[in-house]
Amino acid sequence: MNRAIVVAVACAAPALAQPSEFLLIPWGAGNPPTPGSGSIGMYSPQDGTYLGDIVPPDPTRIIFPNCAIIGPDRLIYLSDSVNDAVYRYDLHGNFVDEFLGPDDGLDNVRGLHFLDGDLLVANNPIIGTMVDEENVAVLRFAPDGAEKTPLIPPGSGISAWDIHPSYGGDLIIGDVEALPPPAPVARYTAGGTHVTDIYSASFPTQITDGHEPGTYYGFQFSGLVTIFTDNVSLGTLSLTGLQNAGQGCFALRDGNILGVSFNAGVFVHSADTGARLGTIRTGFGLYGTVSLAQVCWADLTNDGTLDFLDVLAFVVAFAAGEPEADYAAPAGVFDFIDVLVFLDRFAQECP
Ligand SMILES: [Ca+2]
Ligand SMILES: [Ca+2]
Repeated sequence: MNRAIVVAVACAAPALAQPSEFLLIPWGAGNPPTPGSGSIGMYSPQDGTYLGDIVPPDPTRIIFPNCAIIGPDRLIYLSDSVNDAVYRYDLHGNFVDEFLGPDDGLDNVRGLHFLDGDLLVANNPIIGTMVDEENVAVLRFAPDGAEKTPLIPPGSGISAWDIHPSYGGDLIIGDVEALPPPAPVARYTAGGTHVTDIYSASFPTQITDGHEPGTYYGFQFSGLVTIFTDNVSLGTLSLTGLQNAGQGCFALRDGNILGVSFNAGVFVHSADTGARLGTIRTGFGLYGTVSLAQVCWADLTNDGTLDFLDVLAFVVAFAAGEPEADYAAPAGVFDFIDVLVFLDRFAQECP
């Protein structure tokens, strides 16, 4: 093939339009895993449009994912509650390692959140078929994987799912497996000290920023969204069709709410009535919660700015055949198209 044709094909490839901001939603492979399933998708924070997978199907690891976030090291961290592990992938979708696993005490792991460079992990050990109330905790791990003092220690009885930062620097955490439900969704300091109970919920899954300044949305498995502030509930909204399947939600920038079903797909809902306005994807999946990711694709030095050092890092990685320089298909092949895509992203602003 003539080079001009190769370049023309590359320029038409969707990879060049890779957004700097997107939503991450993992889609599980089921248990036992379905071959070809189990991936992490990217969705538009504007209107929920599915943009493609950032991590392609990895059905033996992504079986029952709960949360995917991007860490300060530009790696994707994924929790899986069947494998009792936190896996890492690079931004090109390559598996990097098992960052944490059963040997680190992980059991039925759910939400993840970075706090001052450490990874917080909502850990919900199981005895038989029930959550072990004595040992649920929000664990804390240093960047090298060493365990630190837990944010919420075992014995608290707080079985967290999502761990959401408040506007003022606190953390908002629910209690998923309270016996009996409901239990408070509460605000804690960044040191793990309880500040206040905000509202009561049964099986709270996602907590995310609301549309109105100073508000949050708290989603429940029942499909109910509670609109709340740092201190009080302002009201509720039921997302139609997500009853007994409410997993993730996000306040889309077009004014609607993205609703993620535990088992049936990703949908768009009215923020006024909760009515379903559109369908993004369908299919049985064991979906996770939603996180907003901001990626400066060409910032290979990871310092938030683009300069000559990023170009140098690319050249070094390209020459060494390292995955971080593998910007375009075919994966594992380092050619002119990888250079073109890098340059295209270098020309974009960092978010
Ligand atoms: Ca840089
Ligand atoms: Ca390539």
